[in-house]
Amino acid sequence: MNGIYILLGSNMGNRLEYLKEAENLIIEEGIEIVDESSIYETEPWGKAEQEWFLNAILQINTLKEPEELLASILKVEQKLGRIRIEKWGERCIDIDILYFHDLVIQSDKLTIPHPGIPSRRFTLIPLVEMCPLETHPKTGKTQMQMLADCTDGLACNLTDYKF
Ligand code: PH2
Ligand code: MG
Ligand code: MG
Repeated sequence: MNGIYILLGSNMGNRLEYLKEAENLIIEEGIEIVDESSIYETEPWGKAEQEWFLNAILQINTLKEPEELLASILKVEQKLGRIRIEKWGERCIDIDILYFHDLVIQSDKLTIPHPGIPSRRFTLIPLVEMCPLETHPKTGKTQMQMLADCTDGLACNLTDYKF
């Protein structure tokens, strides 16, 4: 994997505004946006009785270490007033680090690559859009191979929404 990729998700209130505002606040943290995926409307994974999400992926560039990047992301989530009610439940904004180049990190605070990548179409579909042939640093599989192997049947629909 060449690049740093983060996933944005929102399923409360004005979801598109939350994604846009998250991108603005990420830029204010001194983080450069290299590329944006399309914005997808996605069926909730893990807990069905909740609103559908808007999901998108940003490729970013930063000199921050992963822990510093995580601190910036938490700051952005807090500024946007994220309240986490329950695991996999509703949130106005969730920002997850998916890949940090080929780094593999397993600590109390951080698991990189994000462990959910291979099992979630709402993550794999925008990754395939952005970097289909980049490989997962642990398994060596391309994003395309992971999507082909993924048994998640939940909807992930391309939208016309723009950042
Ligand atoms: N995030 C989750 C749990 N379920 N489902 C969708 N469709 N999109 C998400 O971003 C999402 C989810 C936990 O962070
Ligand atoms: Mg998440
Ligand atoms: Mg998260």
